[in-house]
Amino acid sequence: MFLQSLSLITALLLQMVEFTYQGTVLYQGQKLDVGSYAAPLMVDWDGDGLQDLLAGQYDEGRIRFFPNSGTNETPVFNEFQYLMDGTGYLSVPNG
Ligand SMILES: [Ca+2]
Repeated sequence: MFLQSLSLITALLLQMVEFTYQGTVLYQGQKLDVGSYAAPLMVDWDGDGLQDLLAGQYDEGRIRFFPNSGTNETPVFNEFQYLMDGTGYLSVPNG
């Protein structure tokens, strides 16, 4: 799973996927806030056909995965988990 995740992240970065959504993203019905310098990306992370939200965050460089429980046209995010590998949280350099 870890190698698969790294391969997907690398492929996405190479495609220079750009997040262009201009509206408010809700989490449990409230405005989503993952802190400063968020790096959002919509991608079907779990392979169920629905675009999920990955959001990098400045604090500790962790990456949150928000599975979409709505539709691709009207995504709904009610839970998240930090991406992890076999040793702990996946993180990207911050600062
Ligand atoms: Ca999905």
